[in-house]
Order: sequence, then structure tokens, then C-alpha cells
Amino acid sequence: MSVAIPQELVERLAAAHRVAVLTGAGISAESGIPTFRDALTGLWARYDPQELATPEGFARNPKLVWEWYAARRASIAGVQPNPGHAALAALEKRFEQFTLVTQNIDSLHQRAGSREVVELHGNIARVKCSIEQIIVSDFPADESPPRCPCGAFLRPDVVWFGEMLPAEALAKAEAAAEQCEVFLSIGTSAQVYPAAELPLRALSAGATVVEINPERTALSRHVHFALQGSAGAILPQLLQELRRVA
Ligand code: BV8
Repeated sequence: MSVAIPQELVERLAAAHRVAVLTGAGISAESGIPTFRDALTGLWARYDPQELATPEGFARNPKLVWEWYAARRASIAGVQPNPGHAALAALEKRFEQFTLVTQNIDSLHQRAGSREVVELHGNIARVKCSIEQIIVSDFPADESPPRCPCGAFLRPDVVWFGEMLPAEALAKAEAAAEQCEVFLSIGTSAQVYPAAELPLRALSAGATVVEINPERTALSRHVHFALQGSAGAILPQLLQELRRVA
């Protein structure tokens, strides 16, 4: 089902040299990965994700949290990038500066061919020592959670609620939001900070801000263009319109 893309938006995008994008769980929904809030299907239905994705939750029940991430890692291993990821990888090639910032931890942007991906919340494929914070690549698969050689528990290399975001990634994302001419917010409920602040930063720096999301969010009333629909349908369409004019 195609969504009408305003000609004014296509023209602003065609004239832009610097574009920034923020993606959330919604862009991976069409690959079959449940969005964050409904990631707790089945066994996880009785837990609050903001409870499990915290240092306190891990300290309280390291086995449960480790197994929640192991289950999510296993479900991600079985899915493919979708046309929304592919369209962003194609769009990246059309601009002098194209910064793709993601809140997702699923590597689907990289697998779709996006070359420069700024991961604000880490990556579920990586595991680190919960004390030394160093990445550990091989560990015993029969322990839950496995331990680092130093004796501490290993944990997923993702940013939990209440934890600081990687400073370099956040600085890159903020600079891109400030310098871009067009900012696309795609598949995010715009509720989690400081990621949710990025489109507002772009807005106050004078960029054209576009939201692509099937439902309205906290951001919708601030943007110049709110395209209500799925990323997998709208992004290929946007790419096609761009190819027509430039
Ligand atoms: C921090 C990794 C400093 C783990 C995640 C300022 C104001 C208010 C609150 C705070 C603030 N600063 C800090 C906070 C607290 C907190 C926060 O923001 N809480 C919220 C809930 C109010 N933030 C933090 O703790 C951050 N740390 O700020 O450090 C600090 C330090 C100490 C004390 C205070 C501050 C850390 C946040 C990172 C948490 N980690 N992920 C994991 O994944 O397990 S967040 C996780 O949830 C995701 O990464 C993602 O970012 C977020 C979910 O958001 P979305 O991606 O938007 O997904 P969601 O399901 O919400 O929405 C999906 C959307 O897609 C929907 O709108 C849907 O309609 C749409 N959709 C569906 N289908 C499609 C689609 N769109 C397009 N196409 C489709 N087909």
C-alpha cells in the first residue's frame, strides 16, 4: 500500500548534501523481529523489558537476563534484512554525507550493506565482561551466564536503561543531527533518551525533519513531514521518487 510522498520532501532530499537517519525497532519489525516492547512474547510476557534491560535486573537474576538475550540473539540469527534496510543502504550512496544512527542491536543495517552505522545501544552479537567491560569472543556455551577468565559474569554488549551510551557514538550522532539538512526518524516510538532527542536537535539546527512510522509518536507533532506507513514500503518508494528527480 503506497503512501503519497510530498513533492516538496522529494525536492528537499534531492537538494541535500548531508542527511542523517535515526532508526528504531520498527525498521526491523518487517524482518520478523518483534519491536522492543513486544519483544517479550511467550516466556517473557510476564517480565517488563525495562526491568530486564538494566544492570539491576542482571544483578538480581543474571541467568534470566542472559537467557533472554540468548533467545533474542537466536531469533535474530534466523532473519534477513528487509526492503527498508536495503533502501537505506542504497540511499547512503546518493549523498556526500549520510549518517545512519540506529537504536537497534540486530546488525541488520550492516547486513543490508550500510557501510557506516552508528550503534547507540550496542550490539547483541557482542559479549563483554561485566566488570572489565572488555569484549570476550569465546566462552563456554554451557554456562548461563558464562564467566570471564577474571571470574566475573559475561553480559551482552548492549546499553541498558540507566547506563551511559558509548560517548563516541553519541557524539557522532549529535554532530550529524546538527549538521544535516534532512533528518529521517524511522520506526521509533521516540520515547527513549537521549536517542529521542536527536530529531529535536536537528529541528532546532534548521534541518527538515521527516518521520516514517505507522502510528503517531511523541515526535509526530514536531516534524515537517509525517509519513504514516511501514518503513519497508515507504523507503523504497522514497528512493524511487528520488531517482526520478536526480
Ligand atoms: C542514559 C538496548 C544517562 C537493550 C535499549 C531523559 C528523559 C527521560 C528519560 C531519560 C532521560 N535520560 C535517561 C532516561 C532514562 C532512559 C529512558 O529514556 N527511559 C525512557 C523509557 C523514558 N534512558 C536511559 O536509561 C539511557 N541511558 O540516558 O544514560 C543516564 C545514566 C544514568 C541515569 C540517568 C541517565 C539508555 C537507553 C538505552 C536502553 N537500551 N536497547 C535492549 O535492546 O535490550 S532501548 C530499547 O528500547 C531499544 O534499543 C530502543 O531504543 C528502545 C525501544 O524504542 P524503539 O526502537 O522506538 O522501539 P519501540 O518498540 O518503542 O517502537 C517501535 C516503533 O516502530 C513504534 O512506534 C511502531 O509503531 C513502529 N513500527 C512498527 N512496525 C513498523 C514500525 N515502523 C516502521 N515500519 C514498520 N513496519
